[in-house]
Amino acid sequence: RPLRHTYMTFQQIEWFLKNLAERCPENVMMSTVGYSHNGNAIYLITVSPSADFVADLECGPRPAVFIDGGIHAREWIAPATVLNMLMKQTENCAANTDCDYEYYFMPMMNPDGYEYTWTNDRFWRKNRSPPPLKNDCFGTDLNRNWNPQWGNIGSSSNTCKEIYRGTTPFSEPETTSAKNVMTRIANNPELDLLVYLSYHSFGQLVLYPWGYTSDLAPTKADLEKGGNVYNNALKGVHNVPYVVQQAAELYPASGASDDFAYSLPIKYVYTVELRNTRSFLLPRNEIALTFEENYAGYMALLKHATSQSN
Ligand code: 0X9
Ligand code: ZN
Repeated sequence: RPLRHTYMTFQQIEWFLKNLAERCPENVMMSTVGYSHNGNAIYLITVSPSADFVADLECGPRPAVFIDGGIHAREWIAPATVLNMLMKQTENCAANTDCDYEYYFMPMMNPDGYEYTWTNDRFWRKNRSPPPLKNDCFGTDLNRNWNPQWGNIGSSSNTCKEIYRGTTPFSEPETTSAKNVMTRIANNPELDLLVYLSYHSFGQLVLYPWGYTSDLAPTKADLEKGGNVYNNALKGVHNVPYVVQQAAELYPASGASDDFAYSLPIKYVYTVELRNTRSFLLPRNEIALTFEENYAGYMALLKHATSQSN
């Protein structure tokens, strides 16, 4: 099964995910964790080691990672990258070589917005929820709809703005679904949720919390170290420069998923802005390249997060 070198429609993504789950019934589980305003499914894909294998090893709390893509509709390379990561990791269904991670993927967080970028407006960012008042504008920015710090700097109460935050924290089915899944994993005593990655574009950045303030996060040193581990491995693949920095240094924005993840708490939290540095329209011939370098970064970060010397 080769990597995907094209951008897929939402329906193609659904087929792709169903096919993946059917191929590896023991290890890959596909579940619907919510529905968007337009009735599209919001999917969670869980990749686990085989059950008897885990029982044999007495693994103790197993490390877990949560990855999302497509919070912003026009950032097509984000779901494309996460789907290729998923494909790569399930090549042989699950590799039972260690007390392995439990992997959670929400590769398409904003199906309504994504469909809209295929049919109506390639540069749509938000979801497609109707406005609270008739005659206002559609859509909430799914990266301004989270707690803590919802409603603060870098978000807007104007429904027509790109950074409209919604009526309340988690007013949207997409953010509610993701929050519920992340909270459930974090509270599962058999798991140790260590890593959160949220894929966006563009800019070639590895951003760590906080994003709502330029105050330093209490574990800033760990966050920066993990970011550098990701970036160094990434750079070794195609020598493309990405920059590791605190999210609020780019611009402060409150109500984003990364600050929620960090508050859960999750130790290693990053919003990755993928290729390139100019445009949301990333040529198809860079899909595989973007995946390759970020897969290396991701694998290095997972190793780092569970190593003794982190
Ligand atoms: O503004 C955003 O939501 C992200 N950039 S994007 O161009 N993909 O829209 C950056 C979010 C960084 N995190 C926080 N500021 N919390
Ligand atoms: Zn984005």
